[in-house]
Amino acid sequence: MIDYKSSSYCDAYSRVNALVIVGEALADRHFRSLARLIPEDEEHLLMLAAMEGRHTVDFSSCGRNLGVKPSMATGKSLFAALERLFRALENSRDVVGCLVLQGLIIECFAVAAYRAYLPVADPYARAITVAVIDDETKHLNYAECWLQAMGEQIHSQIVHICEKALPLTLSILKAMKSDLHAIGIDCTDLLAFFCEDFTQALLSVGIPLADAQRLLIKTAAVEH
Ligand code: PL3
Ligand code: FE2
Ligand code: FE2
Repeated sequence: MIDYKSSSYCDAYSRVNALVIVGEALADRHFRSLARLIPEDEEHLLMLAAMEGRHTVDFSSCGRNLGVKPSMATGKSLFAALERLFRALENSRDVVGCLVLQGLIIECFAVAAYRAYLPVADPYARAITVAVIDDETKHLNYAECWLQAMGEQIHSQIVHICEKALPLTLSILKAMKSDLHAIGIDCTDLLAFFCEDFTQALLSVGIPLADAQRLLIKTAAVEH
């Protein structure tokens, strides 16, 4: 039984909640950038951005419902490296890179985190999380379809951006490990969900299984 009112729960939740709010707000901005980079899908991408905006509002209400004030500074500093990478890709108009980073890596991270949170969430947050997972799956599907249609010529580009971004994503998880544990989330479960969903995503864009596995194992094996 989890005590959602205990000070240890609320203290950890203020940082986890902030991380999620910051991640959702960045996703909103990233889909608006993608709408500029892929004008033929502008309308659809702006719709995905608006969904992210709603996630920010909905997860903010989860904190409020528990009487917790999100510790925004922590959230921002944890996402800073991924955000810098996205901006660099955007500045060089690297559409594939931007879409792999937001549409595959960040979305898979979100799906895995929310899946791991679901069984330990309070009832109010659980209902919201169920709906959000459904939305994130659509974001992931958009990126998978777009990248898949580009064919084999972008495979090495996909692998290259993953090599840069996966370690940055893993370090967020490592930094949050004890807070996640304090709210009942098992980081190993989260990582297993991520590997499952991310392998599936790479397969769906045409990356061979052996290459997908090599990428994940290399990320996990390196000390950062
Ligand atoms: C994509 O739409 C947004 C990406 C946000 C990523 C957030 C990752 C958060 C990791 C820990 C989450 C635990 C869930 C707690 C919910 C309040
Ligand atoms: Fe989202
Ligand atoms: Fe999303």
